[in-house]
Amino acid sequence: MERTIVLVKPDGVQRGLIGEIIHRFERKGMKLVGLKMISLDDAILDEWYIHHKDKAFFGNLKEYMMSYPVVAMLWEGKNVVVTIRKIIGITLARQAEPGTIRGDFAMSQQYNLIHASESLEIAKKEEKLIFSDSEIFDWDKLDHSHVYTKEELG
Ligand code: 3AN
Repeated sequence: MERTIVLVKPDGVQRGLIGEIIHRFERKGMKLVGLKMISLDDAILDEWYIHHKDKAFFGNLKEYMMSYPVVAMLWEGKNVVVTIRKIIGITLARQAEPGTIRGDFAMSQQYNLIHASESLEIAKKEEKLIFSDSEIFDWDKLDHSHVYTKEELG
């Protein structure tokens, strides 16, 4: 099974959407294996947004991500990287599809509530930046036999 990182960003925390966001992934059938509130710092964000470091909005983006704490989660499931990206919707939230988290709750390109790793490789890198081994929980989710077929569970 894959694991992927989700952050409820400062605007999502301020707008009281932490529970709503967790609820959507839980109802989908995914397994939560890590959860914590943290304040991001300069060093983590330089790594995190390395692909945006030359963009005009980089300074604002970092300042915003450090403005309030974020809630970090690690979700596990079959193909979760792609599935969670679909559930969150596109970056420009006001054009995101209704039914997605950004499509239902946000209007901005920067204040778009949530981050989710964009590939499995990035998910692994982000997991290491946020969670230590002792903060990741390997537990049996008893409804998995109703969420997946035997073949899908492997
Ligand atoms: P996504 O979060 O959908 O993967 P990325 O990786 O392109 O999008 O951007 C990371 C974050 O940078 C976005 N969530 C958003 O907060 C911010 N961002 C992206 N593009 C812009 C932009 N043109 N202006 C301001 N902020 C932006």
